[in-house]
Amino acid sequence: MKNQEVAKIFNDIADILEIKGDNPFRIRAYRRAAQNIDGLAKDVAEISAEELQKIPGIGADLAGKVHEYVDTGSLKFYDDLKKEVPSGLVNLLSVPGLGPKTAKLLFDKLHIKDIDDLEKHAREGKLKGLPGIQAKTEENILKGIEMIKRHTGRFPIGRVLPLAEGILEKLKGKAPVNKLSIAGSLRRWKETIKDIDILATSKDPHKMMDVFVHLPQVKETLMKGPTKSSVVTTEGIQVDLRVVSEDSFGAALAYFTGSKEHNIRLREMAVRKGLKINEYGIFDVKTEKKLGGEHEGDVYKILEMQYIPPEMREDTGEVEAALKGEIPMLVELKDLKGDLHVHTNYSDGSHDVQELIAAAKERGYEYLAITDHSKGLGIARGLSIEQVLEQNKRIKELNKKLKGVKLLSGTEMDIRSDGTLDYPDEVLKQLDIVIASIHSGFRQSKEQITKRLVSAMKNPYVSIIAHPTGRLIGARDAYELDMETVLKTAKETGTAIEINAYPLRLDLSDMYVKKAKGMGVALAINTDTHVTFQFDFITYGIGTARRGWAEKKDILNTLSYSQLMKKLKSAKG
Ligand code: DGT
Ligand code: CA
Ligand code: ZN
Repeated sequence: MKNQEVAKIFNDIADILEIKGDNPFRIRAYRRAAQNIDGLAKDVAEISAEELQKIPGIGADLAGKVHEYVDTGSLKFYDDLKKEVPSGLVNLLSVPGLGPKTAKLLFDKLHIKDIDDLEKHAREGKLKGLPGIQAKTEENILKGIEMIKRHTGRFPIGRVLPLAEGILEKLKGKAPVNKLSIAGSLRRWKETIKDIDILATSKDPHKMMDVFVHLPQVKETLMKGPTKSSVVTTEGIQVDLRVVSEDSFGAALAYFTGSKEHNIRLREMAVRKGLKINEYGIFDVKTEKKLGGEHEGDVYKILEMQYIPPEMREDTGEVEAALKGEIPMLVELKDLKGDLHVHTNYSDGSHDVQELIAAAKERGYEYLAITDHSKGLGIARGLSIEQVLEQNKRIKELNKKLKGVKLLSGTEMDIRSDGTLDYPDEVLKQLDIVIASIHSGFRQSKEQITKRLVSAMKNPYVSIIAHPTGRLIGARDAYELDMETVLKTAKETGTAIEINAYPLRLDLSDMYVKKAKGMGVALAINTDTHVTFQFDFITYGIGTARRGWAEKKDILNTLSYSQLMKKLKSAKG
């Protein structure tokens, strides 16, 4: 599929246009087109020019560019544009908080062309004094570079899981495979992944490995043997495949799912019982008799403890809980009744309400909250007061006629930099649901940001705080905030905190989900969908919730439509 290539080119174009200081709406158009093309199920190369223009955000001009690239393998506009800026300069934009204007300034004044250059200059204190650059800016740039380095060698789960699923699918189709499973951090739904671990059984391990190292996803083979092979994919991600015997599959799955810390705890318990666990099975030390290993559950059963779901295996109390029989009934995808954070083409989403309704029905949802951006977010085409009220009226009328799926009329309201809310109460009280979130002032002090969030939660019409820390995995650290105070206020005011399922956000993160649950704070798992395929991201939200030990009862959108509406109404007083 050419889709990812085209999407990357459109994003690059947007980056370069940003450096050049081009029209923000034009830049946004390229990003939106990239987002929509990336999400297409069909290969752009097989879509006609007319059909292409039916994709939201793609007009005649962009459709022409897609076809030029598909037909010729290059795009003149892009090639010309690239000549206007040095290539490393675009990479500078990956440093959090370093905008295109500053990048250009650094290049013009100090000839900084890449991140290494930038780090060197910042360390030597040579950035200070340039227009708009203070000591604090320099400090932030260094922090940003440190974050980028911290993430090298690890990939956000959203990039890894689809790749792993593609490989599994190919193996199932082409190789003599019997049992097959993902293991490692990916099976535990960790937010970043170092490498993909796959486990299989096969009647012909040699053939199996042959197929594996020749998969289209593979760029390079690091090692190949009948029990273990390692490859590197075209994206640069390592994949290990292990083929084990049928009667060891469960023990191997337990071992290679990890985490290492969890395994160590299990091994210690085994030793105390005169047992030995490894990737081959679980054995009596004295008699050397194999007691189990075909099924993963054997390991926990023989250790006389409850089965522990993979997402909990981090040695953060799950072993103790399992021994006491207190493993929670973790929330599952089927428990979710709807999505409470969805954008339409009223703001920066790609679809109209009808298309979203159809997609929600397909998923079997009972309801959907339409939460477009508020007026403060001009760049995301935020809705004016008149627009949001008009949308509210339309949705409520539509809702009377709807069968199957119900709509909640809502907003994702900006909490402005000065701490005030983007719509007055007279507007908010007319909506079914109000999500509040921060989109600016990320560099404010901990006190300021916490105050903004707290004041939003104290507004009786605000039901959910969306993506509460603002982090983007591998791209932007969370803004500073006092999580303790935020969660305490959430509990006091009955405000739910979102687990944003967008795979680069996963915000709240697993650790804070666990803390929130412990404090009795309500949570909501939402996708923040802008394009319908993003409804699928819900599984990342579920994974994160489960890593935080969340149960069905902790999640607001497991309520039925009538329970939810009742709860939202009573909160308004
Ligand atoms: P990562 O870093 O995202 O790849 O995380 P994992 O957990 O997938 O780690 P990885 O791929 O190094 O190893 C996969 C699993 O194998 C790990 O979760 C537990 C197991 N494992 C690896 N090395 C050891 C070890 O030295 N001792 C024990 N007990 N288990 C290990
Ligand atoms: Ca791994
Ligand atoms: Zn949103």
